[in-house]
Amino acid sequence: MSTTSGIMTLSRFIVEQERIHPEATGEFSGLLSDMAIAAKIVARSVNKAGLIDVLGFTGDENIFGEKVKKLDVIANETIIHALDHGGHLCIMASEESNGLIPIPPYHKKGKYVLLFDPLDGSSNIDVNVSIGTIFSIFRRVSEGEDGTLEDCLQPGYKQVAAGYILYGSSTMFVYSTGNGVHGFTFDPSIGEFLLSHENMKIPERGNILSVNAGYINRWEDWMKRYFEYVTQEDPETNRPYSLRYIGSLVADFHRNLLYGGIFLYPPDRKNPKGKLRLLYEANPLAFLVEKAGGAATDGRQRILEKVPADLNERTPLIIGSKREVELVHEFIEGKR
Ligand code: P6P
Repeated sequence: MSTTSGIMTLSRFIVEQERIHPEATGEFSGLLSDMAIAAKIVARSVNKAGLIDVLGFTGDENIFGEKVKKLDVIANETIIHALDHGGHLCIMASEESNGLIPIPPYHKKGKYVLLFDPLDGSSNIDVNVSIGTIFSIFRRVSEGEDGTLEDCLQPGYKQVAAGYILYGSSTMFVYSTGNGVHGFTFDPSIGEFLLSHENMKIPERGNILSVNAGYINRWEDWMKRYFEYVTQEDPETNRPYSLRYIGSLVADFHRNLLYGGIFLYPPDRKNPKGKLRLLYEANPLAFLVEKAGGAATDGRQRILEKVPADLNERTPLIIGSKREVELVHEFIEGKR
């Protein structure tokens, strides 16, 4: 999509999308624009993290027993306050908050549900490694004005939009409302996200492997056999794969989305149900990767078909290039 000025801002793109996709509705415009504002504010805090007293721990722990970094808290509160008054949402839930986040009674409520991880990979903040915000949007299914837990526990295929913000060497806003996956790069000189990656498609194959190989002795047999296979020397099948693991899901996912490859967080002896969160990490990225032509499973089924039992459900995650996910499943199903 181009314009006479050659500049396509996120805000303008959202409006244009409504026009070229009759099925698209303007309902998202305000919600996504509010998310973009939150992204700019969080990016400012992340970029200054080393300069203001937001490094280190608050001393609190989140419900997953992880030490909460001050920037986690800032990002969480920023998103909540940027999104709670636009009149688009009936409920929110965050990886950094306990339970549901209601819309205050004095604000107009809407028909959408926002689930988000305000700052994923936050253990990397102090060492200046890329981190990210991940978000997922559903339509309300319950009756009445106020959203409920039922609205938050929908299977991922019911998402109407999902996206992430990557705070890296540049800040990027990547999202989909179902009509392609589009990436925008922040230009601080004008304070706008500009279209830089239109209609992103993940290569069908890719020899980049993202997994924490330090856990090899915790893995199930199929995972050990898969790892052994992809690290053997065979130029004809692009082996050995390159191991690229940042420890920040959004950063690993984004690189694999562009170059092709696969990210795995398999079940292991310490995390038999997997470590990553279904609602806040797996579902939104699975929505994006499928819209970009890739695949995402938990080793048994599509991530997007899983019906969450609770807000904090964890899941194994195998996500990336379609053929790479299929190869992993050949090992899971004992075909290799
Ligand atoms: P491990 C960060 O805590 C996170 O949720 C993801 O961003 C990242 O991919 C993963 O956990 C890293 O986990 O166990 O390899 O340190």
